[in-house]
Amino acid sequence: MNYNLTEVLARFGISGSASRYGNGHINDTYLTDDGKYILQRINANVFKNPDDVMNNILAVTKHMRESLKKLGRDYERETMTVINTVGGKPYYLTEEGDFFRVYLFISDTITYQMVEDPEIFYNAAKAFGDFQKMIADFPADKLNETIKDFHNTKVRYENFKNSVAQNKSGRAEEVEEEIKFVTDREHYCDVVNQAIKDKTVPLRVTHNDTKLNNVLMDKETGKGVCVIDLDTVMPGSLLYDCGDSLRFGTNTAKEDEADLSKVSCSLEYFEAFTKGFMEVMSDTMTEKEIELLPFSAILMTFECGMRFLADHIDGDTYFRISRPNHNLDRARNQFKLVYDMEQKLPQMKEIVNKYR
Ligand code: ADP
Ligand code: GN1
Ligand code: MG
Repeated sequence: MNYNLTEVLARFGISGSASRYGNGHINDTYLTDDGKYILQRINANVFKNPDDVMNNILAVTKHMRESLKKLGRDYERETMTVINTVGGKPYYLTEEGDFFRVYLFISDTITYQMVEDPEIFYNAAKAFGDFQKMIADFPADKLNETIKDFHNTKVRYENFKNSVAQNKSGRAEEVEEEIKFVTDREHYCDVVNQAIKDKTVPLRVTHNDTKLNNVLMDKETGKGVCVIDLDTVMPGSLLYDCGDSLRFGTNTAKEDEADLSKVSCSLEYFEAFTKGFMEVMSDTMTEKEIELLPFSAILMTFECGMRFLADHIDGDTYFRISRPNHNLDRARNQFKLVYDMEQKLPQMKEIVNKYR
């Protein structure tokens, strides 16, 4: 559906138009011509209930704003600000069933699609740790589950097997090797679930989508400014946030690099993240969370690869693609990274032990 963005923005009392911005796989993001606002069309295929999503975001950002105010920090830069429609609603629902929202644009920041220097990842890790700390006392029961079982790897595995069985695109026969890579690792799927069940890993309020391009970094100082993309803030495990950051940030190549010889897990980047995150969070982490931190990188990379492969087999209905076999390239990339992480697990454990 092609929208007239000037008309959409007018609903929020904003004049002018907007152009495409950013690199997300899910929503359509635009920057207004005056450079003051971010407009987003939320992917209604992924987020079925706009009220659930926006109520979570409003509640979490309000909580953060109040904490930041108390600390004398810059709450307009360090948390997202939702702009209401002229009718006073936090989103605009179109007749076609799409929904749009507007945020204040946080200027003089940069997002990275890859770690280019360990310092960047160290600063991002501190920002994600800081985010965790800031929402630690937010009541989890006030949050809606915007995507059910988002990081329940066991459920993801069952969904994957269904995709293979249904084989909607007819592509399953071409990716038998990749399917085997997944089924050989079924035993990974329940490790964190079990630890949550036996309470050695506590349920916290987590971000759940902590890739590097979901934290805005200051253009001048390089420090983390604001954690964004709050659509999946839900009860979860800290291991999901660490694992997903490590998945994206330790990769020596981009997430969709098709030349697999470039893909590996950088232990230097792993250390930069671990140092930054644990400097902020180690005092509140349980023994099991610390023990499973290296494994969380493998688990989240495995889970994401499995989701990319399932989407390839489903016929590319979930993640935005910009070339044929894009999801397959992404899946192969993630599996190469999983394999490399498996080889490096002992070194990763040694690194974590340095910062406990
Ligand atoms: P997606 O869910 O599709 O990943 P995001 O909310 O992460 O969408 O937005 C996509 C990109 O837009 C981000 O990576 C970031 O570069 C930019 N962006 C989003 N919100 C803001 C904001 N409030 N200020 C500045 N940049 C933003
Ligand atoms: C999606 O929205 P974005 O691009 O930040 C996805 C994540 C995946 C990620 C892989 C809601 O994140 O779960 O890990 O792509 N978000 C959703 O890059 O599914
Ligand atoms: Mg994003």
